[in-house]
Amino acid sequence: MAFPVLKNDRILRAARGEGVDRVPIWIMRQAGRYLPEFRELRSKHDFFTICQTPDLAAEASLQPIRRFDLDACIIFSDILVIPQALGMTVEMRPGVGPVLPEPLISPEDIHKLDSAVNITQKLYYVGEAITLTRHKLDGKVPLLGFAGAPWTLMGYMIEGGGSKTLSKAKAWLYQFPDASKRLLNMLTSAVVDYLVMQALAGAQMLQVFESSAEHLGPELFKDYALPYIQQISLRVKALIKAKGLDDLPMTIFAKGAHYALQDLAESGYDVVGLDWTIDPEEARGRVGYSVTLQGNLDPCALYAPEAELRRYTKEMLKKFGKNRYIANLGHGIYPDMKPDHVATLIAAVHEE
Ligand code: 1CP
Repeated sequence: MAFPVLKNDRILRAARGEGVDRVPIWIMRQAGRYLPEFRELRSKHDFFTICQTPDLAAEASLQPIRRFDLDACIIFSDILVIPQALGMTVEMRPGVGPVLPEPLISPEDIHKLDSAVNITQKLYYVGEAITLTRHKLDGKVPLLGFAGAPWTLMGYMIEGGGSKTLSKAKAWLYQFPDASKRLLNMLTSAVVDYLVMQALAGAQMLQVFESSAEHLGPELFKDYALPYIQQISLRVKALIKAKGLDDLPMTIFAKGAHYALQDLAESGYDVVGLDWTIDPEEARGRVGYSVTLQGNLDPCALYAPEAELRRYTKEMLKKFGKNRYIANLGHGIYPDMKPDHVATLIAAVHEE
């Protein structure tokens, strides 16, 4: 069944470097716990049950779209469905976050992973959720798919959850470089298959989250993150073309990786996401208009009084300019932030 005609293609145009009537905006983690309607849904269902049930995943994805004048919808899921598909147990503990009770301890543990798994089949439920959500969106805004980048996934698989230092995962890079690369290659192939499946299912733009880039630094990033990030865009775009689909924009968000900004701008993505620790003018000065920039308001600016929040937002818009720019936060929104302030942020972007 054909999808409904798209009525708002602002974010796709901005991603491709085409003119826009106004700057598009979406919010990282816009579907989630800061919304009372999500907490209500979540009180009735386990996190992964929501991900695995297309009706529930569509509902969570659509909640922010009903409430706010956003320019994109992101499919409700998590980056950790990939380690899950490879055979690892992932639990989502309320108030704690993701826990992998049996992390990879040494390189021998790589053999426990189901490297031959058919990701497209195993994660088919995400494809079904995407198709359903795109129909339910009725062309209002484009639907974004996403995946975690290999290094960020490797981090969770070795640490067994979130970590302040990633010291166990980084120890692998220094002690077992070959095994680390085997694991990163396995993850790269899984991510490529997963993103292509999402595009075939109806995703109109794809974001890759390298959320743990800040722990690497220039040397390790060059060896253990960038090559896999590059392969993902090249392979996904080639496969999408081979399957007869139109090219679709891809975004790389490598949190804390300013040191690699130029490399990221040349890594085959249409959009580079920025965290809040870099000045927009400096970022633009370094990459020019060869890519679209996305970001980068400090999420904590949402705690500011609304007049201040507006002022910060306007300053950011002025610095980025209207061309090749997608407004967003510099990282995901936190659960205790006020939906009213999100509305203020969106209004401030749209007014410009
Ligand atoms: O609106 C959306 O974006 C919802 C879809 C989404 C996305 C894009 C979720 C739902 N998670 C993610 C990506 C994700 N998950 C990232 C990359 C983005 C980022 O850097 O924030 C990462 C690192 C994760 C891992 C993860 N899952 C964390 C971070 C833990 C840590 O400190 O290391 C957490 C807290 C989760 C749980 C989670 N994922 C999503 C939601 C709504 C939640 C809350 C869990 C719950 O409801 O119990």
